[in-house]
Amino acid sequence: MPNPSPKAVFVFSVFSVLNQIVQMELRSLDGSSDASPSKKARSSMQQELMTWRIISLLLIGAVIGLSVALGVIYTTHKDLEESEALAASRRDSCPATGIPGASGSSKPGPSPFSAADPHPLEDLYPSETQDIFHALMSNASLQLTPYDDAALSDNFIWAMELDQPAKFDVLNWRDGNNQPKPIRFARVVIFHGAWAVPEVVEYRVGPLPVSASNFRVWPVRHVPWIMRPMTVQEYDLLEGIITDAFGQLATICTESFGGTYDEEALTWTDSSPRGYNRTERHTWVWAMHNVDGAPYLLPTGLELMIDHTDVDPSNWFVKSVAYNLQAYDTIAELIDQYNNNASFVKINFPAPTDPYYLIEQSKPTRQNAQHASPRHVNPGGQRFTVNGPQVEYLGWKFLITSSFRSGISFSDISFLNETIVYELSQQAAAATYSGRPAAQSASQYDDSGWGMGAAAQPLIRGVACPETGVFADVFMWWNSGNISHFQGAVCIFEKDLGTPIASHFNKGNDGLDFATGIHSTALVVRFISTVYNYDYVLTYTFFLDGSMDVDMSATGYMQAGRWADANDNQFGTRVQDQVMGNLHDHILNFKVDLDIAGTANTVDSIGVAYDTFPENPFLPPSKLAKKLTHNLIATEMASKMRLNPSNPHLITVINTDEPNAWGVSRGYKFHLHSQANSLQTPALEWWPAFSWLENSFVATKRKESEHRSVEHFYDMNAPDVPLVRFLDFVEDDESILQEDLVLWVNVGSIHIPSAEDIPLTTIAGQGIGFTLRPFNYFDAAKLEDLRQRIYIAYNPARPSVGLVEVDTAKASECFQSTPDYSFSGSNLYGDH
Ligand SMILES: [Cu+2]
Repeated sequence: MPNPSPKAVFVFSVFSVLNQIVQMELRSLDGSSDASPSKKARSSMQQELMTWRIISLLLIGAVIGLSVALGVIYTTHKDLEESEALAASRRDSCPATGIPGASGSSKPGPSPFSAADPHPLEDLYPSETQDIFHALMSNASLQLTPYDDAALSDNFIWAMELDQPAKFDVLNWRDGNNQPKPIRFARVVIFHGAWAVPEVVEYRVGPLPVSASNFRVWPVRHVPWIMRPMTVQEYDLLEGIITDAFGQLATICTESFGGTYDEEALTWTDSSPRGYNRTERHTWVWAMHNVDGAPYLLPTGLELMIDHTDVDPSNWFVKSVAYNLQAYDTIAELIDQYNNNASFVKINFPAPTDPYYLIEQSKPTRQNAQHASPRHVNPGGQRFTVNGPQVEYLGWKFLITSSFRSGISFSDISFLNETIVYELSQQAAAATYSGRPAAQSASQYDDSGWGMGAAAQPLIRGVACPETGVFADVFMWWNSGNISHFQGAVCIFEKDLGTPIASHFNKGNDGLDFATGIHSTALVVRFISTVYNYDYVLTYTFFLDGSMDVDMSATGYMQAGRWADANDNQFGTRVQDQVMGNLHDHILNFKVDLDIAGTANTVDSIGVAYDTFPENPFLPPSKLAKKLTHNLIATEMASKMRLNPSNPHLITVINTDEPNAWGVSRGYKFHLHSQANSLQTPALEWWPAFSWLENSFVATKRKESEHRSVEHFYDMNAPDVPLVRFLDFVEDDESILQEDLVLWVNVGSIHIPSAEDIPLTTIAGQGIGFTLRPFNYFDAAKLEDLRQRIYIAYNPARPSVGLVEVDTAKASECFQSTPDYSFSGSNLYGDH
């Protein structure tokens, strides 16, 4: 119970004194009534005098009480004014709060690194990319054309990013073994359309910073032309063919959909893979209503397959056209059937007049919806720092890096000065669809093959990034003539979880003894990748006890299908008139390069099952009891595991040479938050490129040559013969006992859409990911060095009374009620 204020004590004291006087008088009256009958004959005057004395005392007491009360009201009001002024003055002097408009900043602070002295794992600086660009452009042997001027038949730079230095070199430098800082190199992807046999080649370029006179460039990967990633140049060529085809179909489009492509009533999108092997390259595209915001929800049922296998684009052609689930070899054949076949079933699907697909409509009619929602505050100042790519938070320290392939990654994550994870990076995001139209049956994506990293978006303040969040920018050079500046693509904030990280109510023999708990907060790093229709919300959370969590929740517009009739219901759900949500899955692949108490690590898969213990006299007659089985996994193949709740195994990564104080190997454990394993099978044509889907969890011995589990920019174009087949990492079956390990983790969900996916898929309860938790890593939970605890002693007889430690910071003092909601809305190509 809080201590009473001095004013409350004074008021209480005055009334106590008055009460005592009255009680004394009443006792004297009672005493007279106990007197003998002879004394009852005393005059009534004496009794009246006593009555008046009591009334007078009560009146005096009332006057004093009222005066005191008025004084209290006045002084309380005055105190309120003073405390408001004090709060305002404190607010003016709030330390770096991270609250826009307060004295903090929503931007990162100064970086400890620079282009002149970078961290070896840091992203390329814009200035480094400019130096590389100019050096390569002036290299006569490459004969490069600037991207914006290049045709597909030219040589041009498509992408560049850091070429990861060897881990051995980074650790030797980091750990102070008198080794020099690793030299940085870039990986540059160049299209060689001008070569007699065109190729895409990945080059290593450096050392950085390069100058025109001092750099080397040498090829490290050759990609067959047929597996080239899509470019602006190739899309422009497809656009010509599509425009021509839709032009021929204008009458059908007007009659079926109420408008044409030329009139901009229709638009289109495309799917992948573009064929299954290295002999074909074709793309299915489909017409959608060109409505504001949500064409992906309104596919029309008109689809084209364009063959762009030939090296010469003049030989590309429409290989198939589909209308209302019927495929025709030529456009002319479709037109003929449409006009002349009496049994031809025509679509009647104009753009809906009810804009159900728009989300800006606001109708705050729900009770209390007119009030502002809760907000985050940093009442005592921001407790984390963001200095360039380096983030620190209550013992945590890491670098944020990025890749155009799949987004942000984390390097050298340490907790209390010990590295836990050398690299945490999302690798792939499968989204494989099912349905009758080509738009669904041919859509078997890995969204990393669509540039998931370069699909970064500026986060919305107040939606994906709270008012206390610090925005960080990301720079990537991808599919463009210059580096792109993704403003505010990363949000970093400390989150109030509104829950205890630990708490307890202790009941002693004589009632409640004490209550205690630690308020849970955590640092969040968020990145959203909007791959066409879908928004992957990736949230990385760093908890106070050394745990960390990875979560992906998908939102955005579905890639809907056209609902033709009840036969479609086996592939999804009808969600609007002629619109269906098609069955698909979301499976994500993460690379986790754990270093637990050093780089020599072992996977201990701990099983739990019933066994018989006949010698135990305390067991029931069955003699059954659950027991643990520790399985130190010896080889890569043996580490393959699929999540199976009916046969539970706890996956831990331990260092068997590093025991904690109790002789138990220090380790971390994985909790997978996964709703489904992949249903893909080796019978599928694209399986080799998707073989990473086979398991929930695999451990491999770390190799520089096994940097990424997928290369879907290339392999989505010939998945049957991919450049990287993940299972090759595993099938050489090397020993993984006390080795430097990489854990490849898959988590997934099956999305059976429902009407509530309109207009936007909502996130609640759909997250998939995993948690890494200390598992005998410490000698006890690492919480004693935190302040944000409350301890309330109820039993004063306990020796612990007086140990009351309360998080007393007042939230209101540093809260800015009108945060800055400015939004750049830009991921500016060429802005650097
Ligand atoms: Cu989905």
